[in-house]
Amino acid sequence: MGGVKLHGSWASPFSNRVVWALELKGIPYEFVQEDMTKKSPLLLHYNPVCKKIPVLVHGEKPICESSIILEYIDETWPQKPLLPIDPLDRATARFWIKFIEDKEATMRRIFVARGEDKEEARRASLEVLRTVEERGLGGGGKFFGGDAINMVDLTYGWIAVWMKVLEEVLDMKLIEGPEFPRLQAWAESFRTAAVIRDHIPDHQKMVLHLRRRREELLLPPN
Ligand SMILES: N[C@@H](CCC(=O)N[C@@H](CS)C(=O)NCC(=O)O)C(=O)O
Repeated sequence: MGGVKLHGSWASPFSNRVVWALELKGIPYEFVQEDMTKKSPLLLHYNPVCKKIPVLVHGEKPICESSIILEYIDETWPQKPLLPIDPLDRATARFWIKFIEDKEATMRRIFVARGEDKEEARRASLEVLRTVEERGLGGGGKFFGGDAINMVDLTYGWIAVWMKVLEEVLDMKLIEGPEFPRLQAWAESFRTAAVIRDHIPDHQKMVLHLRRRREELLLPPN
């Protein structure tokens, strides 16, 4: 069907989960770095509805939304499956993917919250993490799906990588506290897993990037 291109951004968790899926499956692709401050005509052409990255372009056909891209990749290149075969296990995997996607706005609030609002945003994020700790990672395996990384791990991967960055930028503890031993063990397994460890943006570069981004977002409107 033709070549594969990924329009994304090195610092985006959504973009990186697609990178991880392509790399895990060994699919050759070209990465097209998009500038989020000045969207390219090509990005607007491929994703005229949401105007967001990531967009996977397979033989000139665009696929948008990271979770849908992951499903597309898994169906198109079935080697090293990212979802369990068993329908019940598959449904459970999709449940946890939907869970964190629905909580994204709640978790995102902490990035720009200030004062009392910051404490409330932290409390709401910790509640989400507690649910994942107690219910999502209760299966005893190294990863969500057992011994191999699956689509749930890729979707939660930002927690393993970006949380550490956020903790530094916001100067607060999130998953580093004593109440998250499973999440910490999972995050360490994820960050150090073959393939993933070679495709994680540099920590210090991300700290600088997110500091700058936060300052921009906190600027009072003109
Ligand atoms: N739900 C989307 C979210 C993607 C998203 O928020 N992308 C951001 C970059 S991290 C973006 O393109 N932002 C540009 C904008 O909102 O205008 C997905 O999972 O693909």
